[in-house]
Amino acid sequence: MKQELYKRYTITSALPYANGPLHIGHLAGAYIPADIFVRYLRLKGKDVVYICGSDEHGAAITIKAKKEGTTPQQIIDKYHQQIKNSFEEFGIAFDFYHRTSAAIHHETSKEFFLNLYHKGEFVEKFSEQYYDAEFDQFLADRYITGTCPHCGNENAYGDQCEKCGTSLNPTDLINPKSTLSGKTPVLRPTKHWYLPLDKYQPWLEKWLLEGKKDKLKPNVYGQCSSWLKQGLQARSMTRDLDWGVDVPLDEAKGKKLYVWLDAPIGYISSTKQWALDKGKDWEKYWKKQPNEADNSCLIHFIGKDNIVFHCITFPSILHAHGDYILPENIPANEFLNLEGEKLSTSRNHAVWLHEYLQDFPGKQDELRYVLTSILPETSDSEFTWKDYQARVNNELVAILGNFVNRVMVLMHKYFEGKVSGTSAHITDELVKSDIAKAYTEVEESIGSYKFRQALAAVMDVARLGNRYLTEKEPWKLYKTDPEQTREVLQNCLHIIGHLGVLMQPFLPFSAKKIFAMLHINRDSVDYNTPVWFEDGHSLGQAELLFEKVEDSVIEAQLNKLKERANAAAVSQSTAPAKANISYEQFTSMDIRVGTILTAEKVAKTKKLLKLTIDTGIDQRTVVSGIAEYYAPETIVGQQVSILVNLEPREIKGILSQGMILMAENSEGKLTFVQPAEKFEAGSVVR
Ligand code: B3M
Ligand code: ZN
Repeated sequence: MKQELYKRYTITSALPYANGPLHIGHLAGAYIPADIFVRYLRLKGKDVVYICGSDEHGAAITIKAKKEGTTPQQIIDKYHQQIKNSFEEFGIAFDFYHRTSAAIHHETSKEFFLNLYHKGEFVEKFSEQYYDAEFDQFLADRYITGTCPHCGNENAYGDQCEKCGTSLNPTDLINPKSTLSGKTPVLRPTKHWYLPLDKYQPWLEKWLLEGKKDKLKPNVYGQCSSWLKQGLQARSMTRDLDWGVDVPLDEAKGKKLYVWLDAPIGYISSTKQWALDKGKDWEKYWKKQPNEADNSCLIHFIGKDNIVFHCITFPSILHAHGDYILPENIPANEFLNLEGEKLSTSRNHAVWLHEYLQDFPGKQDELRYVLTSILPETSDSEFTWKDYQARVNNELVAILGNFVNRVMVLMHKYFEGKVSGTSAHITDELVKSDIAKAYTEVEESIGSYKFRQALAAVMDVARLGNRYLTEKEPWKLYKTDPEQTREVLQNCLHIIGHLGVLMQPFLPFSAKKIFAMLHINRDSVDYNTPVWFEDGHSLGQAELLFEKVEDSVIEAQLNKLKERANAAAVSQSTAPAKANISYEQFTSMDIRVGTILTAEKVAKTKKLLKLTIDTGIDQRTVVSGIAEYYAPETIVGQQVSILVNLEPREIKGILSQGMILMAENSEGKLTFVQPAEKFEAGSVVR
C-alpha cells in the first residue's frame, strides 16, 4: 500500500540514550527528517502521531554513572530533561516525548516479553558468563577489564579493546578483572532467553528483501540484505544487569531485558501514555485493524547504527506477537561528520545543541536550514562552520530574507503597506505555474525522504521571486504605472505567502515570522487553505528574517573545537581509572604530611634521590625516582605526602621506608603532592 493512501500515521524517531546531551549529528540523523515529514503530513490534514522519548536503560548509562560517581537514575534525570529541552527549543514537534524508566514502559515491555514467552517463541539457553563473587553479580561486558590478546593493552574491556579496536568476548581477555571488586571473576553458567532470528529469517527475507525492495533507501536495503545473506543467529533478549526492565519470570531474578528489546517497545509505551493524556485510542496507531485499510502507516526515522534493530529485531518481535502493524519504511540516515572528523561525545568533538542555542540565540532555523541542506541521506556528510556561514549569508540572507524584505519595504513605500482590491491569487501565469511545480516537487521529494531536494525546491520559489522582481523592476514601473506596480507587488505578497506555507516543515520559526509580517493570524497555514488578502488588508512591519554571520563568530566556534581537541588529547593520554577498591582498602593506607630534611643523589643512578623525611612520627629514609625533575639542594624543606605504612624495600642497597606521592602528567613530568598550606609534619591525609 503506498504511504499516501494511509488514513493514519505513526511516526517515530530513535530514542536517544539519556547519557549525554544532543549534538548536530542527532538532529541530522533521526530528528530533522522526521520533523519535516510529520509537519508536512499535518499541513496536509493527516492524522499523525509523532512519538519519541529517552532511552534510559543499557550499560551505556550505568557506565556513565560509575564514571561520574553517581547513580543511573541521576544520570537519566539530568540528561532526559536536557535532551527534552533541546528538542523543544529546536521545534522538533513530537506529540509526546516520554522515557523508558517510566512505569508504563516497564509494564508494556514485560507484557511483550510474556506474550512471546507464553507462545514459546524464546529459546532458553545456558551460557558461561563472568561472575563477581564479592559483589554477587554477573558482569556485563564493560564491567570486565583485562589484557587484550591482540595488542597487549592491559585496560581492554570485555566487549572491545579501545586501543586496537578489536571487538572481544570477555573470555578472550588475559588476566580478566572485575571493575567492581578488582578481583578475578569466575565463569558461571547463566540462563538467557534468545529470540530465534534464524527461525524468522525466511519471513524477513520475504517481508523485507522482497516486500520492501523498492521502498527502502539503498543504504538501508544494502545493510539488511548483507545481514540476511550472512544468516541470522539467535540473539539473547535478557542480560545479567542491575539496571533496566526486570525479566518477568520468577526464575530470572536479577536479570533484565536486553535494552534493544525494551527500547523499541518504548515507541508503543510512549504512544500509550500520550493516548491516556489526550483521551485517544493508542491501538489505532499500533494494532492491526479489522479492516487492513484502516491500519496506521508506521515509519521509523533512525541513524544507520540502528538499522538492524529496526529492520530485523523489532519487526521480528512485532511479527511474533502478531497483533501489531509492521513498519512501512525505515528511512535511516547515514552519519554527519564535523570539520573532517567523526562527531565524538567522549572527545567532546561536537556542536552541542544546548551550546548552539547559547551562542546563537533565536537562530534555530539557521541550523535547521544548514543541516537539512547537508543531511546524510544516502552517505555520510560534513558540517563545517564555513559552510554554515556561507549558507546562512548567501542563501538565507541574500535570497530568501532579501526577497521578503524588498517586497515588504516597497509595499510600505508605495502603498503604505495596504492591499487594494481583494487579491486571491497570483495574476502572472508563469509565476503561478512555477509555484505549482514547486508544490509538486516538495510533495514528491518528502514522500521519498529526499528532504535536501525538497528544501531546494522551496528555495527555488525565493529565487523565482527575486527573478520576478528584477524583471518587473517595480521601483522604475511605479513612476509610470502605479497600478501595474501594485499588481506586481501583490503578486510578490502571494509568493511570500506560498514561501511561508512551503517553509513550515523546514523553517517553522521563520514561517511564523512571515505570517506575522503578512498579518495572517494563523498558527499554521495548511496546504488546503492558501493565502489571500482582503481589500484594505494592512501588512505588518518589515523585519529581517536572517542576519549575516560574521567571520569572528565562526572563528570563535573553530577555536572552541581546537581547544577541546587539545584538552581531549591530554585527557585521552591519561591512563583509564584502575579497578575500584573497597573503602576498607583505602583506609588501610596511612598517608601523612612530611617535610624533606635532607636530599642526595644515589650513586650510579640517574633517577634516584635518597631523602630523609620528617614524618611527624619519626625521621626515615625514602628512595624516590625524582632525580630527573628535582635537584637535591632545591627540595630541602619541601612538604610532601608520604605513605608511611608501605612495607620497607631495599633499593640500590638502601632500605626505603615509605613512598612519596608524586603526580605525573600526560608528558610524564612529576610534581609533589603537597598540602595547600604549610602543615605540621604527621598530619593525616584522608
Ligand atoms: N538508544 C540510540 C543509539 O543507538 C538508541 C536508539 C533506540 S531507538 C528504540 O544511539
Ligand atoms: Zn587491543
